[in-house]
Amino acid sequence: MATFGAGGATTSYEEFENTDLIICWGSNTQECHPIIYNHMRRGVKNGAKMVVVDPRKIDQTKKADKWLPVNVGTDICLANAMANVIIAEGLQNQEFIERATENFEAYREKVSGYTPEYAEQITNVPAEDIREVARLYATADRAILNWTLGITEHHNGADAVFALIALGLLTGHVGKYGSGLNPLRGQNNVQGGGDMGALPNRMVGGWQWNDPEARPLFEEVWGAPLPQKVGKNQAEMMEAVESGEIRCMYVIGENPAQSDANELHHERLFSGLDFLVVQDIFPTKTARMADVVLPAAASWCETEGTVVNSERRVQRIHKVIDPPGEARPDEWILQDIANRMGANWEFETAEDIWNEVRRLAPNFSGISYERLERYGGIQWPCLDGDEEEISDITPQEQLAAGVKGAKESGEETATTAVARKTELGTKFLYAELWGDVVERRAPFHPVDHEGPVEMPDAEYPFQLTTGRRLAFHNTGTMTQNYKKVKDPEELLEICEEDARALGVEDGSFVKVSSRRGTVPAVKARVTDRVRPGLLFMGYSFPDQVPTNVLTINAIDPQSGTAELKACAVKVEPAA
Ligand SMILES: Nc1nc2c(c(=O)[nH]1)N[C@H]1C(S)=C(S)[C@@H](COP(=O)(O)OP(=O)(O)OC[C@H]3O[C@@H](n4cnc5c(=O)[nH]c(N)nc54)[C@H](O)[C@@H]3O)O[C@H]1N2
Ligand SMILES: Nc1nc2c(c(=O)[nH]1)N[C@H]1C(S)=C(S)[C@@H](COP(=O)(O)OP(=O)(O)OC[C@H]3O[C@@H](n4cnc5c(=O)[nH]c(N)nc54)[C@H](O)[C@@H]3O)O[C@H]1N2
Ligand SMILES: [Mo]
Repeated sequence: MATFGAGGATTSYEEFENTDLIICWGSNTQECHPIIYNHMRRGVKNGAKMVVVDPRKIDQTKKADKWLPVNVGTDICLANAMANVIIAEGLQNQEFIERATENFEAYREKVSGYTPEYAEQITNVPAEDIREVARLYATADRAILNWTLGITEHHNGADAVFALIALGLLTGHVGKYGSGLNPLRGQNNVQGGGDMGALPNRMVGGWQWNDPEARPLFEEVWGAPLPQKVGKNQAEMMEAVESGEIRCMYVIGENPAQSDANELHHERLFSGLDFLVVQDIFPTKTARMADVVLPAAASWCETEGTVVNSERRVQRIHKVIDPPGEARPDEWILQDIANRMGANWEFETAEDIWNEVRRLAPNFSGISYERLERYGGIQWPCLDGDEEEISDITPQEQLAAGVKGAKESGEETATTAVARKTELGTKFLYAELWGDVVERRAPFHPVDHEGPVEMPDAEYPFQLTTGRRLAFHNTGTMTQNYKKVKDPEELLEICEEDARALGVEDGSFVKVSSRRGTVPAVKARVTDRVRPGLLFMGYSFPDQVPTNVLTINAIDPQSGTAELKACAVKVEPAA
């Protein structure tokens, strides 16, 4: 948003199949985004090269043309060094920089200090490999750069995102079919959650909360004055609980007592609340602490509605089974509570709610339920208008809507065939950066490297990074009871050298402690996926292995996200 004005992945999934280079940076795409990864695999089959930037030797590295084994929390240094190479060798896209960006001089100056040799010392990536990947990216005709939590879950994660986006601006790999910058969304509706304004500073459709143009419309449609103050993000809420400013919480579809960093600290805060309401489909740890549980939410196959995925595609979900017992859809509960507090909501169907969204958010105005059914999904922005009107749209507008790129791509895959039918939707964002007049230039945000807040030392000699495995989901409420998979339990990944030094064998139990808490017993998995000094744990069996008692709640002030990807721990054989 800070660079381009809107928040979302710029490309379509089909573009992974029609590109020359795919970079997965801090993203275990194969295990965590298997659908997207399938498209990437087809891209590789079609000739695209793949680069993986990850401290761990994840399976995906074996299929990649290049793996950059970056040190945890040093991605800014690596990205700046790649920019350093690109500029030193004159490989930047000067025409694009001049037409569509601003603040390039400050960026050039910033990265001038990040030579590959300097970066090698910080990042663990050989200078020659930095050069090679920099050249590969700069000289590719089309390239898609993807990132997820290895980049964002740091105390300076937003800065790391700026460093990656800058590479796209430097090379012009954005706003063209087959090139783009993609924050892959974690769940089926993370994009939709943001689009619906489930953020303290945003409203439906991504409007800034204090936008003078949007506020009167919202006040009219909602029939109520809007707050004069911006709300708090989750990290700020927890601070306000600590200071006593917030006394009550209503948690919907989240299990923060186990998913937030520094779990023991959060447990104290949650149990100190005057009133806690939890609305979930499973009895979570957070629900066990609640004063009122609304066991009411109906799961995705028990309710009607829409979700928005990582390529900004709005899709219908349909009720196929009745919810059990007294379970009700989330929106039914919310409306009932609102009306008992004196509101006058009269939504009868999910479609009624969606039609209000279409009134408030121009990006969705053209996406009716009827069209969603007809096309099986439409990518925003999609402005209001009938399909017949498509012939009236000028080539410029078509280009902006991504239509032309799709037709030029030539190769017709199954996904293109579907996507092409939704011509009013938008395949890729920011084509206007290549148009005759660029109204909104994209600024470079120069940023400096700064390592993790808590580095290993004599007392806590290991670096712990946390994340996911294929068969388990987040805090495990939805997956931990399913045992018909490999290793249905939490594991600590440790390399052979470290295991031997500690007298630990594969399958034996170890105790892991940080300055914040202790995991009394977790099974060690001796593996070459991690290197000496680095450990990895998931967090999907938190009742047995509460990984987040270890993690540090060092918060990125720009994003409100905790440094879940780096803390210091010690390991001992368990009793
Ligand atoms: N150590 C460590 N911690 C992390 C992370 C990490 O990488 N490492 N990652 C972080 C990230 S990216 C995330 S997204 C969070 C996830 O953290 P959470 O969102 O707290 O974890 P989930 O287990 O996904 O919890 C979602 C809850 O929603 C419920 N649910 C499912 N469907 C519905 C529904 O339709 N309605 C309602 N009301 N409830 C429903 C589920 O039962 C579940 O309890 O964890 C964060 N914490
Ligand atoms: N199977 C499965 N899929 C999921 C989920 C799940 O729980 N299970 N959760 C969903 C959610 S909510 C999300 S947000 C996504 C997350 O998807 P991902 O971000 O892909 O998942 P993670 O495992 O948290 O982290 C990705 C990688 O970052 C690497 N990494 C750690 N530190 C660094 C660093 O400093 N730099 C770099 N470059 N890399 C680093 C880790 O080694 C890891 O391989 O997955 C979604 N999909
Ligand atoms: Mo996530």
